[in-house]
Amino acid sequence: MSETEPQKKGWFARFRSRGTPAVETPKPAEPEVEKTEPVEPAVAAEPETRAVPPQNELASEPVQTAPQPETAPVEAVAEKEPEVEKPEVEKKGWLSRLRDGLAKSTKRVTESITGLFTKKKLDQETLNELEDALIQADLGVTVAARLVEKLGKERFGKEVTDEEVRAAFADDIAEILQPVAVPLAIDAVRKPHVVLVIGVNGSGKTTTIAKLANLYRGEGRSVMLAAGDTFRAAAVEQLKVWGDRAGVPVVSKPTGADAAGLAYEALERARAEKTDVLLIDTAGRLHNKTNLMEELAKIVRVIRKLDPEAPHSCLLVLDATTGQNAHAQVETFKTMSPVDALVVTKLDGSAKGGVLVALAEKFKLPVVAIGVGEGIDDLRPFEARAFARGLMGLPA
Ligand SMILES: Nc1nc2c(ncn2[C@@H]2O[C@H](COP(=O)(O)OP(=O)(O)OP(=O)(O)O)[C@@H](O)[C@H]2O)c(=O)[nH]1
Ligand SMILES: [Mg+2]
Repeated sequence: MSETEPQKKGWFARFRSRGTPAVETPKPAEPEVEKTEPVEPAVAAEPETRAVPPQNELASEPVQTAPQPETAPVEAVAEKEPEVEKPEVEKKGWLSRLRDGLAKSTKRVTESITGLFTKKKLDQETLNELEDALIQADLGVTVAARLVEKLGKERFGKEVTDEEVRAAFADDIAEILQPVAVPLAIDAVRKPHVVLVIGVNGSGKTTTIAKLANLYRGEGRSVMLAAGDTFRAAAVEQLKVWGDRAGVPVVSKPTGADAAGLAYEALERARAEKTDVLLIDTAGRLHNKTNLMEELAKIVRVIRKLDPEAPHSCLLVLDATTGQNAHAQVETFKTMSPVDALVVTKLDGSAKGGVLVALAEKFKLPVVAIGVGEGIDDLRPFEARAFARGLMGLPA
């Protein structure tokens, strides 16, 4: 057995703790919909392609900007993100895919660290350069300073190799990540446990909902989806296709309907049917940011009329490829929604995975799962040590 095998099984087994065996299951044939997204019949009207997420606007601007005219293009800011690659035809195991994806982040970090070790003794210049390398790798100024300070205290003037430095950093990073590596706890007493899923457009909300639905179904729970993105044409259809695929009902209304009203009705129905989990999808973009935030706040207000404690979980979905912009997204969404956990997607194709460390240090919000691909099975628990070691190019 390889060195990584026990870790791999433990990781997977914990995620699949109920119902499925702790071995890697073969990936089912990709359904056509995942590859070509035919659920987007409005593609002609909406030039956005899902595989290339649009640059979000929340990241760079404050929420309270002057409202844009109603005619503002809704899905127009489609600056292409080059880092998300098309899914490979031949699917690899999820762990190796995460490694491959994370390898882009790893490469950035490890190459710069390794490049610094031409000198043998750890001096101040090298420490400064290490700090820069960590900042460049999206770990953030605070984490970089903390890691380098600790290294300096322990090893200043001593002979060190780059492997030793990476191992020391990996340990410290794992320590930062450990408290946030917490799976989403579904309260079985609640019927339903309401999960509100929010995030900027293209971050992976709808896909994550499908993955969660599939996961909970696999655990033997009943699941219902609410198609709360009533704004984007084809969003309802997209969720319905995922719902069919996961074998769960989808409560929906035509595009343009009131999202809060839809969420209310879905909760009523989920209660009547004693459903275990209700996952509410939301729009990633409305006419402007203020509208979006108001809509989210309204959804929360309205469902609380039925259940004052709902939503029981509010997941903010962040696209790892957006790097430092993720900070602004957390800040923004926190002002309008009871964000209590994160899902970080697209770690299979991002060179900016280090941002997760900065987010953990800054916000201390649980990272309940990570997205490592576009398929329905490509959701994994966030495992602190494996992630930290992976980032530093070390075996798990
Ligand atoms: N590689 C990769 N792609 C992902 C992942 N999660 C989502 N995607 C892709 O990202 C694109 C956007 O995903 P959606 O789930 O539609 O995003 P959304 O947040 O619902 O977007 P809006 O409905 O516009 O707000 C799709 O092409 C997905 O297949 C992931 O973990 N890895
Ligand atoms: Mg969506």
